[in-house]
Amino acid sequence: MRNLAYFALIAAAACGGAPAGNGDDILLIDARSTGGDGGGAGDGDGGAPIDAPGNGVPALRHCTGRAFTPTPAAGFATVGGTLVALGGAANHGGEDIVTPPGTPVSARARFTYGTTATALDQEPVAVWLDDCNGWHALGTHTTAAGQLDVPVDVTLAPGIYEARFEVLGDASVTVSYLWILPTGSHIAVTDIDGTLTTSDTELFVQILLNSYVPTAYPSAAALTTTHAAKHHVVAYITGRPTFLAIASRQWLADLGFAPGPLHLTTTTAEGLPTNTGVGDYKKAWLQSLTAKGYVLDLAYGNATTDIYAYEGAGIADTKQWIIGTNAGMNGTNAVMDSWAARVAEVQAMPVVAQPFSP
Ligand SMILES: [Ca+2]
Repeated sequence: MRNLAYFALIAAAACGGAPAGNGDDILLIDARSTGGDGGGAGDGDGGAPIDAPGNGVPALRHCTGRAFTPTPAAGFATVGGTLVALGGAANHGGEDIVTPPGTPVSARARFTYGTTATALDQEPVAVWLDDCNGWHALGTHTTAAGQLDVPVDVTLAPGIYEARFEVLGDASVTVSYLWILPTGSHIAVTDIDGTLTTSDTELFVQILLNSYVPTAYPSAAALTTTHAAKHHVVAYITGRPTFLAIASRQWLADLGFAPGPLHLTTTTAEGLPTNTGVGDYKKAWLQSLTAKGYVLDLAYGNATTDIYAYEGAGIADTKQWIIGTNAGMNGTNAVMDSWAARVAEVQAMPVVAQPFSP
């Protein structure tokens, strides 16, 4: 029964229209080195930060937060596109990429509308990448089954790069982030619902009721920012579907969580609350990170499927902190009601030796 309620909420959430923004209303992660110069798409003026080495390692470039001005809506190219967009609000979602410098990297997103997250097919989308000098055009591409996977044609030094995707038909926009991290980078992993929020349905209620702000556990945001202050990359992995990407990013930003790559599901099966559903989905993504040479130092979660995924990705039970009814299961660290005590522990940790300067 609980599962039925869960998916009813997913469906209802889409009805609420997780907004695909129209440019500057998407403001998701920090803009500390890009300056937000108001240039907009196609702006190619200077201002690239100087990447001074720190302790012999490259400085991470922060190519995010630049103002983006979409081109005016041109009308859909296909009758099908027009009809899909009439079916409900745009809820496009970008996929964050985490990969080492020198490896192939793509800007990926899914384009959907309405309660059923219906795919926008055979419609042109303009794709842009903030390369720290301005919005670099990655071209205009036609969606296939509602998706785009656009190879990035510039060499990216270690850094965080923002991509924007504009559906030319109605000027709806979504975003993704490319985290180009050297091998050996240390990552702290966290689930969102029931771990940072107080239940597994907080986000869906938020979107359903629109004005409702999901309740975060006390010190949940501080948990992530404290890890970031220790130079950890905080990776967010959630069973939420991609059409909730914008709403999820906005919630994390609004409540002051540390910026970090966000990984969402792309199929209903991946979101099922079982080991073979969300458990294997999470395990596979985490294993893909270790396969790229990243180090998963520790993880936060609330569900048995989290423990299953974290164990499967090689994270020791003693390096897992589980909050709520499954706290302490399998020898994990038990947390109840608040992250405050754990934040104090993290504050006492030494700074993580990363192969980059954050
Ligand atoms: Ca959860």
